[in-house]
Amino acid sequence: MKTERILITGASGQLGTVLTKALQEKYGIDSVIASDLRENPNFEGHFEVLDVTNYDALQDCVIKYKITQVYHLAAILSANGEQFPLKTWDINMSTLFNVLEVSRLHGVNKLFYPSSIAVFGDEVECINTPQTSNLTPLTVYGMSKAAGENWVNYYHKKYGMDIRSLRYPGVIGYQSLPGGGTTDYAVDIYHKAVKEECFDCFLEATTMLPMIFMDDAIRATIELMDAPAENIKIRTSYNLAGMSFTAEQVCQSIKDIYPNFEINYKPDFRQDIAKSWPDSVDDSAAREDWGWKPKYDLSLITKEMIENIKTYYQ
Ligand code: AKB
Repeated sequence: MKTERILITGASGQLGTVLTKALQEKYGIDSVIASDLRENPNFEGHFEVLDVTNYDALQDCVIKYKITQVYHLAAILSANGEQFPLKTWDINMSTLFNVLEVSRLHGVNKLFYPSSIAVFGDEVECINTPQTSNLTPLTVYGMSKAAGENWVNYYHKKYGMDIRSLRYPGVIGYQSLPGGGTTDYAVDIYHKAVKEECFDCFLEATTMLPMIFMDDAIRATIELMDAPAENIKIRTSYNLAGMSFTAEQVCQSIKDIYPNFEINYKPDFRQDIAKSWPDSVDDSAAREDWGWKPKYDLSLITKEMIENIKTYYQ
């Protein structure tokens, strides 16, 4: 079997932290090179400080480690992106172009590109949003992901590169903290509950969003990347669903464990972003093409989140 050498960009982020560990377990610690903008003092394994906007630095890293696969997770997310729209477009697109070009020129044969439910805007069917909906995103992050989906499809069609992608819902995990997204509330809420503090929610009580538990998100990524190439019929990005819930529903499931838990609703600019996203997405293409099936529902997520977060605050 050919030895894989895997580069992860944005490896210290919410998803990157957990995906890096999963790939280390799968391929061995020496096969995985984690990278991010800043040093990660507690990291075990190979780590490179890497700014992916720097083409030469990325190229040096790919050559140095003889990289065969790249998971390009570095990006500015929806809520942070709205603070600096042009900078967000620049960073999200230039990092993708650098990854695509360096990969094409230096024999990287497989790439993972995360897209998001943010590619959808308010002109789609918001319940079970179809895979092939028009993409009219209302955030710069969503615009960059919609454009990115087309670019990865272009590199696949034009250069035959094996690039695969998922439209992640909000990811909920206890292992790492999210940063700068609209779905972040659904992680923060559990930390507040465990600390027995009141939670100020930046979304309205009844705003429904698609979400996925970290374990399911990681499993989906690895299953997609492991699937035979001929099964991957969608080369833009696959809709991916876990479950959908509102802030009110997650609060209720927390109250089953912490009956005194309190929440205040103080919607801010992120409410408009959330309102423009689907309530739920139709992921039947992922189910049919490579056998996707989520395992976690809201009550299971609440149980796992609380049990694990508790250990941090003991
Ligand atoms: C965000 O909220 O920006 C992200 C996403 C859904 O892509 N979590």
